[in-house]
Amino acid sequence: MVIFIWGAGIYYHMERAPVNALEIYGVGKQWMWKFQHPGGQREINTLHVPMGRPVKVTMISQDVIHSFFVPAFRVKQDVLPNRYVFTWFTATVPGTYHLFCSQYCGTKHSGMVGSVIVMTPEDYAEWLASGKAEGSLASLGEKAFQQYGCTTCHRPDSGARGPNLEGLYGRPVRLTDNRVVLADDNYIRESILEPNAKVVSGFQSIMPTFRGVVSEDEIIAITEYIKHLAPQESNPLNNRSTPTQIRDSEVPNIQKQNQQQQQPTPQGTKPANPSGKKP
Ligand code: HEC
Ligand SMILES: [Cu+2]
Repeated sequence: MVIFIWGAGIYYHMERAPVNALEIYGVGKQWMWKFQHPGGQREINTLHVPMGRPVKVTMISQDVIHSFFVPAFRVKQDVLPNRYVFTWFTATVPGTYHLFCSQYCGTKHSGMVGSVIVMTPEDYAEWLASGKAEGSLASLGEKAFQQYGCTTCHRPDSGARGPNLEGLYGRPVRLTDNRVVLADDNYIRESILEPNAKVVSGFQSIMPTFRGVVSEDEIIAITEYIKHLAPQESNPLNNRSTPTQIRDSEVPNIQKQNQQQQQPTPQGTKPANPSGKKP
């Protein structure tokens, strides 16, 4: 009998990441992993994380199916084009751990390896500060939002041609076909790439598609920017058709739909070595 001892780090794998998780975004493409941190730091094939804090990695592929695989944390998540998936882990021991793509994703597949570097909180803070970020991820998103002309239609005034996006994130949205959907990352991404798939009630489908124009990295940054657009109290109803029409009974349904979209790979849900110490 062979007993594997995962002394290197521990993992938890459940359907929801803890609320205090550090949010990192990853884009898989032939043949690399690109990561973006909330502070705007970016890296390729290397992911720096602090020890002792849950890290949630939300990922999407820019082309074929890849798989984010860190054997030491026993984390393995297929990364699909067209839909965000996430995985999360808490690393407990500083060090460098292998990151693989466990899907055969093309000829240079074997080059799609990298590392996860687990640092003490102090070293991590130092690393973040030395990261030469041009600004937070949200501020990069704001720049893209202006650069692509989103502001011409999405302005916080009642005469705007597009809905006011303030306070949108995480809220239920009524569509013209009367369905109610939750404004999460996948919804926002789809709104940008396929604006006609779900048309907001009370608006014309005049938004052009930004497919092939806005990159996956930029969509992540724009989404981060939209998340930071807090609802404005002075104008609670925004310019959309009365959101109060959404009945409470419709909300649990959309949350369930949303959970079904996020399907982490079924794996053991218990930590292999909760103490994180070498036995
Ligand atoms: C020509 C005007 C126009 C431009 C330019 C435009 N949009 Fe839109 N957008 C709309 C309209 C109108 C809607 C509502 C109808 C619909 O859902 O298609 C909308 C819907 C959306 C929604 C869903 C909003 C909600 O309340 O649920 C998001 C998110 C969004 N747009 C983001 C963007 C981003 C990001 C850009 C720039 C990359 C952009 N839009 C550019 C007109 C525009
Ligand atoms: Cu790959």
